[in-house]
Amino acid sequence: APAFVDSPYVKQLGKITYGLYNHGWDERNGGNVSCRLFPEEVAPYLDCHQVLRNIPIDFDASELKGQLYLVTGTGRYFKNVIDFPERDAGLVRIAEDGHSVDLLWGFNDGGQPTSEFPAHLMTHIVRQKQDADQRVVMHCHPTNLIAMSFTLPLDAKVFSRILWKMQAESVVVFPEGVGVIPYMTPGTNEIGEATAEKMNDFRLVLWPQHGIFAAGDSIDEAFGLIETVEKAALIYTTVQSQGGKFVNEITDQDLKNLCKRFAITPNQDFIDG
Ligand code: 2HA
Ligand code: ZN
Repeated sequence: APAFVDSPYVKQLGKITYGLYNHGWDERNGGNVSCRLFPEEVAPYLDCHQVLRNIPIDFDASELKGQLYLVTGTGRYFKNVIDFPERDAGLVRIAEDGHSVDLLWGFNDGGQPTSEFPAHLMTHIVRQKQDADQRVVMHCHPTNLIAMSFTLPLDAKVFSRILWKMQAESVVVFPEGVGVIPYMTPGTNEIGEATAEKMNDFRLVLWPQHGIFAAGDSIDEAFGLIETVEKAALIYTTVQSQGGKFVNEITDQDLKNLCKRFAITPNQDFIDG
């Protein structure tokens, strides 16, 4: 059988984690990615009956029992995944009782899934109910968006409207806007629960003073959502550094025209007039 390490799934994970690192959004061990794979996608490479070891998780993921996730490891550096995928990533299957995962591939020096695994799996639970095609959860530390969380009220409408109005693409790419939770301790079940609750209505959730969570159908789509948000945040930051005085703007009518042209429905709570 071909080696799983050579599969397109592992290759793409390596490329995207390196891309996130190159953007400056994943210093040191910052960031984590999980991607659901289907048994038929894995079968050509691996015998899924061969469990390498069992890893406990301290929350209930039983709603996802039997599902397979390719996930980055806790403490691992995104700049390294591309060169050491079998060490810095793993393929796990959620066990029947939901309180552990079976390792099928990777984490070959004894590693474990990301410290944000609760937030990932709780998000997968919610997003799959919204849309069965949602397979990817991605967390990273985009600089300009994080900076905005220090200078603006932590309000989803405030953030979404500013980000929408910084470029024409924004409302087309994330018409539902960006959800916002309060600052919370990373790596906890509590931040996972708060994130997942927002994921009922949003595919992007801002973690103030920390980073962002994104959910998508594919690794490319989740990455694209974050790229678009962070580009808008960069434009906002640049406008502020030019003095912050708006002479021209994208208006609410402009937003409505964009939605009409691209046949999308924006979050009505965030559009004025
Ligand atoms: O994986 O980014 O939020 C390291 C982190 C924790
Ligand atoms: Zn983080």
